[in-house]
Amino acid sequence: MADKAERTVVLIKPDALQRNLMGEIIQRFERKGIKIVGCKMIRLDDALLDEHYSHHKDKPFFDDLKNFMKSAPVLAMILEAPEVIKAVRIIIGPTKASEADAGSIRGDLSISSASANLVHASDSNESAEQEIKRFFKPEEIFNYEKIDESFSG
Ligand code: 3AN
Repeated sequence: MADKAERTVVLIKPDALQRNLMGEIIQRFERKGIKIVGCKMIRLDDALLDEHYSHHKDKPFFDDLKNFMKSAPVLAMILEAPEVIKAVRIIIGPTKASEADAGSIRGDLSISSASANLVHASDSNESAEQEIKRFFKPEEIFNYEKIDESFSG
């Protein structure tokens, strides 16, 4: 990993897959200059979702959220760059897509005020570390040099 680079997990959710928006979403991270070091399609199950959304387990929308996340595969990615956790949260916009600023992924591409907000991203160093372990095996994470990294310092 490059000096000071951090990693974050992004899940491109079932609504993005159904609405043919996966490429558009990946492109926004690529154009920002963020490096993709892991990328795979997975179908989430109850065990993974109970762990991933444990902070929502007592909320009234928990079952709907889980059913939505199981309704189609998700594209799981690990993104790497300096301060990438914060940068990606800015690029995706706030949870409630209906209130997200134009220019953000959720602001431009979703009107949802609930689960269908296209993308998940780790919200802290601690959650990024946990989510990398939750969704990826070590051999699914790639270390490589990218020529434009000299422009991201
Ligand atoms: P974020 O994904 O922006 O980090 P969290 O972790 O608070 O937001 O929420 C996880 C997911 O739970 C959200 N992405 C959204 O899909 C869903 N969610 C959050 N609040 C609600 C709600 N009030 N109704 C339905 N789904 C919700």
